[in-house]
Amino acid sequence: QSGLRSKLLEAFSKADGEFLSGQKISEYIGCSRTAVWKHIEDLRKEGYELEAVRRRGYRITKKPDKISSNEIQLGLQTKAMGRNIHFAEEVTSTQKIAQTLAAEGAQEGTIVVADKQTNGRGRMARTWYSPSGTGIWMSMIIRPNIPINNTPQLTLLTAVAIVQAIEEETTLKPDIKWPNDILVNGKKLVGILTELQAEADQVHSVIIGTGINVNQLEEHFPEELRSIATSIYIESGELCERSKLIQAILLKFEALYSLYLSKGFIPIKLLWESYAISLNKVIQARTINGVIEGKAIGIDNDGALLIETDETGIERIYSADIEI
Ligand code: BT5
Repeated sequence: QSGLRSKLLEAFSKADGEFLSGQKISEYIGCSRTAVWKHIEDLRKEGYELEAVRRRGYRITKKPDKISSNEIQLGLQTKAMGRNIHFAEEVTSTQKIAQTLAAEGAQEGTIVVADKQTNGRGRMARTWYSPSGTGIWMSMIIRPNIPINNTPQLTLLTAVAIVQAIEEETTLKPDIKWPNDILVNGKKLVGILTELQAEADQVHSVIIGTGINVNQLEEHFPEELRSIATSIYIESGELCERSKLIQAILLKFEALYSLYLSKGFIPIKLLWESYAISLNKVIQARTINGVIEGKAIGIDNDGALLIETDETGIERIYSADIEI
């Protein structure tokens, strides 16, 4: 049944907005005209809008913004990223599922995507608000052969990939705030959480979680987030198809990751700096050892933030919250 459904969607995707006759569809998916009609009705029930014209056939005029393995797979151009998809309507946290899959040996490029998280996590045990129907809650599993100290670089790499994908799919020009926030108009659009499984100095897997607010309206956010959080829809005024954005992110990520593995962090660092908002400004970094205030002068080759302070000279910061 779900095989027929994906063939039907594939046929419409190939027709690219043109009409498809009932005859053509029934040949393509290998069932009777009556069965085609029934499948079309099922699509309508799921929120698809279809136009039916006598003698010409059907075409999809609007798709629901539903994510599923099928929607992510259809048209995905990557080699490894997202070739293995674990999708669920609701999970506690995609990070938790990805951790288990990684420990069980899941292949590089495996992704876990959920429509809703009941216990989405940020850094340092903070929570990540992950309602259904509007956001991208995704964890990617990779297995780079790099020293543990270099793994923060992957957070920065992911931020660049997501900014590039958003620039391609929307009209927005997001900024990156070290280390893991993507902002538009000073509000948080994306958060990234990088976790790893390692032993001695050997990285087994890196699990990169990304939370992206896509189609929320302002009133969808809880009160305490309204002044600090935003979505693609709020900022651009246009709905964005989540599965298309996921595909674009996976493709950008794969290209940057392959560049990183062959040429190292320097080319990534240059790209990252071109999107960074905190550089050359006086900032406050709240670390677990207290607040450091100074001018952000760049990131070093590990991905650490370099802050020039009046008292102590240049400080290297690996983990903090930044205020600009
Ligand atoms: C982050 O933490 O920004 C990392 C968020 C990673 C979420 C993804 S979703 C898929 C995967 N599965 C998970 O369980 N997590 C990852 P941090 O820098 O600690 O920021 C957390 C703070 O952001 C919270 O304390 C809130 O202030 C704010 N926040 C929470 N939900 C938000 C949202 N949906 N949009 C914007 N800001 C939010």
